[in-house]
Amino acid sequence: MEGSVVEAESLLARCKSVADVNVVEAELIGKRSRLAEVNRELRGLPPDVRRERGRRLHEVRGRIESLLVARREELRAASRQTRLESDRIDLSEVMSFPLDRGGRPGGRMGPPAPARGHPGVVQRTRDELEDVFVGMGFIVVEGPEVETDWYNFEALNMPPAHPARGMWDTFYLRLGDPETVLLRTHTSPVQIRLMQAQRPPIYAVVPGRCYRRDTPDARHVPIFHQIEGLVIDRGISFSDLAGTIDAFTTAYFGEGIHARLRPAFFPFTEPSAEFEITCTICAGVGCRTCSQTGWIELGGCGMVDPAVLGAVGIDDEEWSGFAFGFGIDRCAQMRHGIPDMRVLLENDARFLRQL
Ligand code: FA5
Repeated sequence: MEGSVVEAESLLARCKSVADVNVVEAELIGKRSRLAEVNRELRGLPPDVRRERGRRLHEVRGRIESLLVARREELRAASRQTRLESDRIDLSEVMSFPLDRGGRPGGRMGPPAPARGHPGVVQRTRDELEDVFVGMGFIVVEGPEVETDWYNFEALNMPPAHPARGMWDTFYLRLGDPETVLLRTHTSPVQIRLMQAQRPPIYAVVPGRCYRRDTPDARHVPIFHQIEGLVIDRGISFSDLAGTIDAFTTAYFGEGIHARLRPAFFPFTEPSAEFEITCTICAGVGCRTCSQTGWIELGGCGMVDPAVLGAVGIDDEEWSGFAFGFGIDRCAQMRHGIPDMRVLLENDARFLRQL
């Protein structure tokens, strides 16, 4: 407890954004922090020791809270200043160009060139995640966005009318027999294409666009991006999956990330899990973005079901593997502290310039 304030000062000095401060806040005074643990331990102490430790705890927590408030304000002021500067229009530049007889910019040189654009935040997130996986020895593969029912559902252990299909609200195309051609709802069908194209061992990631008839809200948009991972080799276990997820989320979010795996269900993996992190918008306290839960789901994962290996003729006695599918937009949303994902599709130049 004694070193907590010094540690807080040094962690906060390294924060570059309010979202970074939120992550540090969870680390320092969140439910899983050392201080929260000390608080829980108080109950078992004799009354006089408890009183003294409690007073000290309260004091340390208070000082950390003040540091958090101050750092947030400092970063907000800096970002306001940067925005003000980038919003400023220098009309003298236009005036220095030759004007036509009506006073409009014209003449031989014409108006000033427009500002240069840059890749959007989702594209950059995708590039960063790809780099992390390439560094771990994975290959990057792409698959079609227009898929057949067989790849999107059936080969993934969901025969027609399987109730789990309801997890993905689908856009169908008017092509072929009704409801056989669709916009892929996830990147998982590329698992099947990969296993058909290549014999194990396989270590691959598949980034790409997905489509769902989801009502847009703070965490959902109808067109979004996932990065799928597939590993098939001899002797692969759940701990390889957990280690891989830990490696890439730490590489993308940094050491301070608070994460958990929760049991879940996907027809194509067994056992299955969902990967969640503490909401960076509210530091786990609960807000509109995380529906007051304090947690945000980034993706699903699990051990590849033997029925899926069977569908592509891979011997499940010899080979085993894991798969995962993470939302790229969701990762970007949490890393950059974007309270509402819909801004990613609105093309508001003020937002695009910021990130
Ligand atoms: C799937 O799509 C599974 N294919 C993931 C998977 C792959 C499981 C391999 C097991 C093995 P889910 O529907 O939960 O799972 O979506 C995964 C992630 O995609 C979500 O956690 C979220 O980050 C992102 N996502 C899903 N729907 C949307 C949406 N409408 N808008 C933005 N992101 C979304």
